[in-house]
Amino acid sequence: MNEIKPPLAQIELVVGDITQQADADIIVNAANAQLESGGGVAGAIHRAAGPDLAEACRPLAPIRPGKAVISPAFRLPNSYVIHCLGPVYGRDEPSDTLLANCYRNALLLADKQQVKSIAFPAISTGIFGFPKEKAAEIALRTIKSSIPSLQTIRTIRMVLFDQADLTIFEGKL
Ligand code: AR6
Repeated sequence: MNEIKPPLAQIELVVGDITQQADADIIVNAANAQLESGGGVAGAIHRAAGPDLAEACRPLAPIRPGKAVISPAFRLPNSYVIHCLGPVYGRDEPSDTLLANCYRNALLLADKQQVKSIAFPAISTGIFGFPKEKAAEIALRTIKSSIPSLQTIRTIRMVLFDQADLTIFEGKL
């Protein structure tokens, strides 16, 4: 008899703000090693979640490039935040592998929570300087190759900050 398999997770590409993804169970933070607030995504997530997030993150820090840890989402509309440390381009090597590890580790950690949806920003492509074309290719390749291992995640959303970034990601899908 044929085994009935559940549908595989779908990838969505949208323009938006990672702190405004109310229908995602988990959002991913492009964190710093100390899991503190900062600029970019990390600053926006910490501001929106409130000061309890920094408190909850303190015992989890520091983390190494490519790693992912999970915390509650506090005042954000999501269930959890997964904090990933992307590679600083030109410093943390091999940068491609470390960036791929972020996406894979975040997806596996999210799936362990038995949730259905996760939203990612374009990790490392801001302050950490990773070229966007290359980052898009690595992110989408890693997400696609991780999908068959996922048990409960059905929606994986990339939240791009502007139309230009969306176009880059669409070109690599
Ligand atoms: N929603 C979605 N995307 C965003 C948002 C937002 N609210 N804000 C920025 N982006 P970055 P990194 C885009 O710099 O390169 C922090 O200070 C942005 O345009 O947030 O991994 C941390 O504390 C870019 O394409 O993350 C670390 O020290 C992408 O998200 C360091 O920056 C990632 O930009 C991490 O640097």
